[in-house]
This record gives sequence, structure tokens and C-alpha cells, in this order.
Amino acid sequence: MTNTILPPDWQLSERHVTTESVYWNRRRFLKTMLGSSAALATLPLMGCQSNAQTGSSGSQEVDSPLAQTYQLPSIAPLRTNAKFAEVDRPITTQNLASQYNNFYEFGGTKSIWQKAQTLPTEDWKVEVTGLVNNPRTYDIDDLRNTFEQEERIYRFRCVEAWSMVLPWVGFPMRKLLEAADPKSEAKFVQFTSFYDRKITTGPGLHLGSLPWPYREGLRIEEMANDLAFFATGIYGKELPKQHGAPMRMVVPWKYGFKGAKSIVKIDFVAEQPATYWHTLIPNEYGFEANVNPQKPHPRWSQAVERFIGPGDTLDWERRETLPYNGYGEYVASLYA
Ligand SMILES: Nc1nc2c(c(=O)[nH]1)N[C@H]1C(S)=C(S)[C@@H](COP(=O)(O)O)O[C@H]1N2
Ligand SMILES: [Mo]
Repeated sequence: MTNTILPPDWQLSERHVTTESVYWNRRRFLKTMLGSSAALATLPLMGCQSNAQTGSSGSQEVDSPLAQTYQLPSIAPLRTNAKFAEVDRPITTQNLASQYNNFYEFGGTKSIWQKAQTLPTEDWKVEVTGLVNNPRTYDIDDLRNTFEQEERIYRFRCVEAWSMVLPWVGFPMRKLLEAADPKSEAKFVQFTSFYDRKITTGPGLHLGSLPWPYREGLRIEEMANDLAFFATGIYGKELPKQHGAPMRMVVPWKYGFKGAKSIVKIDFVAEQPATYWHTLIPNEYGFEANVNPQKPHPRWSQAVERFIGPGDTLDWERRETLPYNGYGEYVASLYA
């Protein structure tokens, strides 16, 4: 890796790198979208708050363990898929992963884990609909009982250039795809997250023309790929709310924003569907969004990432970003 491809922030410091500046850029964009000064006044002070609580200081201790997260029921029986049993770096600790999240419905900081506890997950339904022969509405127990649950250790790479390694529990998307039996006209799938502006609490993030609910999409062939996964759990337990309970998408060769949380609807469609970040800023957040070190984000390099960990403090380790986040052997043929 050469320093010439790195933005000034990276050159200034090994450690106090771009989380905040990238973050502020995203925030600035949202402000621009919202426009009026009244809207600006209601935006959360996300940069300040995230500095204070989960700042980039390498030595800062993270808060004590999270009861809501650690006391969730275990998911059993649990086998780890041998193909995805380890990666070339340590698993990020649960303490860090459950307190450093993106979930914009609950606000614009990394520290939304407490606010996300208001997400109502009882009697959750996931509607599978659209161009399929077998439309069906599942509840979470149906999903867990119908599709055998397994564990997979995956790299996770956010478009903001931080990364983790997470031990998901869930099932391959392909199983649900097969059960739905799409018609030949179905070419894409749209995934919709839960949204209720009375419950989600990110003030300002609900004003203006932001394209809620959060939605994502895949080509059918991407959904059928071995790697594409629905997580219903993490760290051997049910998924905590801040990670997108009770079920979220995990597509590890793509940037993290492709992994919509708290899915309520899976819709098989003929045309490329609208998605949240792509609708907001199409030239910065593509529909495909494969992890690619050669293709910089318009405002920062993607050649290097800050791996969160390895211990239980919010520390960063610089790592070269891998094409397809290291999963080229599984997915490169989709893009040949
Ligand atoms: N509904 C919804 N899903 C979402 C997001 C969001 O704001 N809302 N953020 C995305 C982004 S940018 C990332 S990096 C991951 C973060 O997942 P994690 O907090 O479980 O690590 O969730 C993705 N899924
Ligand atoms: Mo992200």
C-alpha cells in the first residue's frame, strides 16, 4: 500500500483516522438533503457524541457488558459451517460489535445500541412476496424451524472503511429463495427494513425527503450465491436489536450498507429496485457495492481499512482491503 493513495487524514495519523471525517461527510450530506435551517437544528450531534463514547482513541475502554445483548437466548443446535469457520483475523469481541453500529433509523451515531432497544420484535412477520409461486408470511420461529440454523464467521466491511469479523448464526438466503420458487420474470429482490417514525428515534433523520423505509436489493443470482445469508443470531445467541433483530441480511463481499437490518418484506421483482443509500447519493453508493480496493469512494480511498479490535478496546488495525472483501473465489464469476 502506498501513501499516495491515502487521503490526508490517513497520512496525518495511523490511528486517528477517518471514521469521524467520513462520518461527518455523510452527516453533511444528510444536512444538505434536509435543507432548511429548522431541520438542521434537530439533527443529532452525532460527531461529538461518537467521539465521546466510542472515540478513536486506541486506549479507551468500552462500557461494561450489555445486559440486553448478553442475556439473549442461545440458538441451538448450532453447527459452524466448516467452509466459513475462520478467517485470517480474530473475531471482533461482542462487547465492541454490539456498541459500534450503524442503524440510522435510531440516529446518526455509532452508539445507537440503547436507542435501538425500543425496536418492537414481538410477533415479527417476514412477508415473502412478488413474482414467486409460493408467497408466504413467516414468523421468526417458522424461519428458524424451516431453515436449519448454522454459524458462519464472516469478514464485515463498512463503506466508511472500518471492518470487523462477526460470527453470524442463520441460514443461506438460497434456502428461502428455493422455497419461494421465483417466476422466470423475477430478476431482482428487494428487502425492506422495519420503519415506524413513532418508534425510531433519530430526530431530523426523519425529516425531508429521506427515502425511508431502509431498503436494499440484490440480483437473484447474488441472492442464490453460497455466501448470501440471513442472520437471526450472532455470537451463538439471538440477534440483538442493534444488529437488526430478529433477522437481517449479511452479504459479506459487499459493503455493510447492503446488509439491511430488521427485515419485514422480501419482494421478488423484475426491475432493479430502489435502495436507501443509492437513492440518496447514487454517485457515491452504487447498487452493486462490491468491496473493491481499486475503486475509491468519491471522497475517500477504499484501499485500506481500519480493522476494529483485536482486543476488547476500541482500537484500530490498518489492513489492506481485499477485493470482494476476500470472497472472490465465491463471487467473482457473478461479475465476469
Ligand atoms: N435498516 C438499516 N439497515 C442497515 C443500516 C441502517 O442504517 N438501517 N446500516 C447499514 C450499515 S451502513 C452498516 S455498516 C451495517 C452495520 O451493521 P452492524 O451495526 O450490525 O454492524 O448495517 C447496515 N444495515
Ligand atoms: Mo456501513
